Amino acid sequence: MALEDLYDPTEALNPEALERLQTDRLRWTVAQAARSPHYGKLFAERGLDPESIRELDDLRHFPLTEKQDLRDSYPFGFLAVPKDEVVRLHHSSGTTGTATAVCHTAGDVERWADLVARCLHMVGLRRGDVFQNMMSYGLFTGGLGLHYGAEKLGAFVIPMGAGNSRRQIEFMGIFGTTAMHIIPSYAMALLGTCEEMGVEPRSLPLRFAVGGAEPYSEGTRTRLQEAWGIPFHNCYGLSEMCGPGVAFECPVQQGLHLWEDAYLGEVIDPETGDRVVDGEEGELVLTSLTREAMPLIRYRTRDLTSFTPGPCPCGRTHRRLSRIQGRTDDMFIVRGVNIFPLQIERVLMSMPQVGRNYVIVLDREGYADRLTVRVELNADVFFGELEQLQSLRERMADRLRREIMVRPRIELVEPGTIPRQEGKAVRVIDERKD
Ligand code: DLL
Repeated sequence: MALEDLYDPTEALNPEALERLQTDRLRWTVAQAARSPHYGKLFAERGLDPESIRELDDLRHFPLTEKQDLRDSYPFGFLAVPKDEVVRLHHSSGTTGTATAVCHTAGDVERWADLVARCLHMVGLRRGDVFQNMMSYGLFTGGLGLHYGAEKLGAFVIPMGAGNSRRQIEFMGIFGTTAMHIIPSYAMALLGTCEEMGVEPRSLPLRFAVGGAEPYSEGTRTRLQEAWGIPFHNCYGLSEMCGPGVAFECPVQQGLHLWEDAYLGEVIDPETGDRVVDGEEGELVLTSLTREAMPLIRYRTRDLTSFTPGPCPCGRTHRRLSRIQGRTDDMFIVRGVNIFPLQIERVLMSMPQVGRNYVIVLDREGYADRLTVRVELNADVFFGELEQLQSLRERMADRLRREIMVRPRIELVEPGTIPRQEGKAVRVIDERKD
């Protein structure tokens, strides 16, 4: 890869130089973190300080930071700068427990925008592009996070936010949108809106899309790419590490480059905490390397992924993460069997009869767990022969049973009948009472 094609030469830094940069930044981060009430106390108790970092591997001596630690010291226990240096707050929705608050200094916001600009430049966003940002603005990081990165590249940014589907499509035509940022499940739903409006998605001037914020299968990506007629690049991030832009797929689409000058990644066995080898799946643990307001050390993301072995053909040296397979806490148990929603999605998306949405419903029948997969079908299939529907239902249940070891009940429904989300899709409805 020619250096002049990169947004930032750091993207192709040789591994030794990258490691030196990371080690310096790690030492700085530990010193910075020690200023926060949480880490200040923890480091004092354990006798840890920046001098304990001679090489990257010394990070092992630091304990993992859990989401619960953030909750326990809500809102400012991890703040490492005086409050008057904070210029921005982002905040989780708190759907899985107490919310977490994430503060940013002006420098944090600036570096984050730069990292996002790097991501978008990598997939081809340039001055002259029209960038329609369909993620919600506000406390969620998806909207503002991509906004400033796209502006930095000089793109014409449309801050649409989520929802208002017909208007989204109208704007694409009026303003000649060439790139969109969108939650994958919403990109699927918007295809239905195009259909209602009689707009052929492939006729729009779009060149590419980027999206993440929720797990989605390779099958879903393939469908999105075919229906919209453009590449759809995966974007990963989490509020605790600024937000989107932590890792991003290059045009090769074989894993997401984790920006290792900004984040130090480890993949661990969630049970033992030991690091696993490249290629093996485990939980992603991240250490921020440039965050001033709220540095985090060995933060357990709960996200399941692996490091993709070997170098990327694109020439960037930052290691790649495989598509996120879900969160350790997304897993649900049915009749003693552990199941991840993405296992179900993978099977559904491999069946051409399946439409654009599905939901998993868990309830009880007597004392036994019951797993129902409610699936929208394509219109031509849904309104076809009853016999064919019955045999499809059987085949779907069989294939799912092979994948998840439990035979689910299948409900085949008309396209557009499962309520759509504009934000992250809610894939599992658990109605079981303990
Ligand atoms: O979802 C940040 C983001 C915004 C990422 C826009 C990408 C695009 P949170 O709301 O804090 O932040 O949720 C973070 O979402 O730990 C993952 O479980 C999940 N997640 C994010 N990106 C992906 C992805 C934003 N590409 C949590 N694939 C993370 C799978 C993802 N899961």
